[in-house]
Amino acid sequence: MADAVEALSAGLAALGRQFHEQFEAAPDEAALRALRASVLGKKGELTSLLKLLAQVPPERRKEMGELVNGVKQEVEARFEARREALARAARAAELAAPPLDLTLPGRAPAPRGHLHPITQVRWEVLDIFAQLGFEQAWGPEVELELNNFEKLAFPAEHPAMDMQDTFWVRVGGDDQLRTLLRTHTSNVQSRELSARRPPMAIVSGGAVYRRDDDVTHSPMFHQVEGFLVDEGVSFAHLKGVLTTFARRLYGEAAPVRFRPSYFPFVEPGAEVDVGCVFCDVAAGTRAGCRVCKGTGWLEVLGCGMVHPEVLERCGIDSERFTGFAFGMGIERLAMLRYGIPDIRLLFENHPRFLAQF
Ligand code: 2U9
Repeated sequence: MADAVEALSAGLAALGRQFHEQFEAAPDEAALRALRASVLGKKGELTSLLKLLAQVPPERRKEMGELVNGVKQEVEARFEARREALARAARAAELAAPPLDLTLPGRAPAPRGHLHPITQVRWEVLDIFAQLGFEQAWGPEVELELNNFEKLAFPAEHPAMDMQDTFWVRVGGDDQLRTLLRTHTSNVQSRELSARRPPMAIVSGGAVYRRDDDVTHSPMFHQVEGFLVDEGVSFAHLKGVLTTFARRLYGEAAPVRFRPSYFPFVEPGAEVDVGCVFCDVAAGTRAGCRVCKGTGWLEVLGCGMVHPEVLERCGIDSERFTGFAFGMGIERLAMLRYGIPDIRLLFENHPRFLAQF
């Protein structure tokens, strides 16, 4: 029992000497708090000394208890004094440091992204047709031969179907299940024509695939195509709608002309040209214009009256209904608009190229 009094007194005296020095040496508040826990915490030194109190004779317990309490209060007071000193020193260092220079240039914001130029032009074209009352439709890029070629009345020997021109996906087995990467967005048109009844005006845009690769052709490119089918639709309706479209895209004053041309799924077929926006006849720069090659015209789309055979193959009575259709390559429109000389620039996705649009 007397040993407990001695052990407790000696322990308290040692602790008193030791924590003093340690608290004064603590470099920051976190270190100081860790030291305090090592004395007063659950497993702290003072807490384990406190357990000796139970072995102290009852007549000395009050006195020893007061001693322990005194040390505890001293620890708390020292802790608080050192914490305040550390805080004062930190503030003084802050005030002594060179002032914050608010005139320094800020951090540049991350450059803002934007839609790819092909997507911008595609949406612009689709929006114009939406304003003209055309409904948008979508279809798969991996398509049955039936929807990509047969319903459009491509003759069996047409070169487009050749292995050299088309990416075939499945050719073996059942002929009905031959699949390919669609070579045009016409697959959407044949699906819609087969699934719905006139009157209907549909436009569709997306990626298409052909075995082509040079400065003006890419194996993957984008098209927008559309058609309008109803009773009494004539070439005059085609001219009215497509002239309005071309002028919304190239300016209300743009000259527009139609030239006869051939496309397998229309009869008659035509190509639409707009006056070259890069050369100026009055200034005499036409002769040297690299974009229109001195012709004064830019070819922007193909069109025609939907062939009666195509209507029939899609289940529409060609005696009662007629329609017109059109198609355009989006890369070509973007290249003409921005004077891009090589289609491959559009797919290399170099940030310095794309930042220009
Ligand atoms: C159906 C009926 C008719 C779509 C048409 C064109 C003319 C045309 C080319 C322009 C450049 C494609 O990107 S390009 O190579 N297209 O000139 N497309 S008429 O006619 C259709 C489509 C589907 C059922």
